[in-house]
Amino acid sequence: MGVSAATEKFLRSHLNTQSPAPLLHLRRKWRYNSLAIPVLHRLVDGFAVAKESEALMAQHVATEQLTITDWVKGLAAIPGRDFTLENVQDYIIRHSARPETLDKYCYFSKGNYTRNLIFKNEVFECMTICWEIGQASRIHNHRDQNCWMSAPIGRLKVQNFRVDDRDSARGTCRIIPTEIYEMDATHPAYVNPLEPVHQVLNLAEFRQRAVSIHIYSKPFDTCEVYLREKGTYGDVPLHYTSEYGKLNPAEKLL
Ligand code: 2CO
Ligand code: FE2
Repeated sequence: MGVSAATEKFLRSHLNTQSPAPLLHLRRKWRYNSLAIPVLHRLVDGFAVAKESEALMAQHVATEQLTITDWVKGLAAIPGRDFTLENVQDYIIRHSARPETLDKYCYFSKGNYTRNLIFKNEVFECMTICWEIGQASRIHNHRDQNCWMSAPIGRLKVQNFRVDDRDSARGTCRIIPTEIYEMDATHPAYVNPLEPVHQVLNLAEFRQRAVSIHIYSKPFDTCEVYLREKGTYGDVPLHYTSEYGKLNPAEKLL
């Protein structure tokens, strides 16, 4: 994927220094979260990830704590043309959402992680993702859209992957694990547009639920999911568990 010269410079400087994050991240029916992993696979992937070396991202900037409503308002005040990787990363480093204001957007399910829409316009969408202990996403991309993530509650591990030998006619490729990093309240991240395939995991060893906030620009409602063992990939639809604080009527939380 091509990126602007300014973004490339931004990425290069951060990739070289580990600070801030060089990143920042089935088909199914309405209630099923297609990006979430069934329990058995989750264990295998968690084990593999735990054995990899860690690349923690340090960021040392004073942040202003806002209610989630004000935090999103601030984000929505950024004009579309300025909604760049750099500007939004700068915003989420300097502003954090007070965890206690997220309640309305927190639905947990033992079945899968949940996606809870907070705000959406033509430029971006913003949602919480609620992770029970041990839950993880599948390996996926973001349709070449920028993504910023922060985790006001808990910790999350992010594993990036390189895609080799992509054959779009056959839907096959090889998935190679690359960088690993961790997110928590003081370590937001963005998905590296040069290596956008990733997996997010709330490892069992973290022993706590997690709530992350995701900004996607522009919004997307499908993505590619990569099955590492099979060497295949394909499109899956994405759905919201709740929208603007209201549980989807078709949703059955476990
Ligand atoms: N992108 C996934 C989703 O929207 C969550 S993993 O973090 O980017 O469901
Ligand atoms: Fe993601």
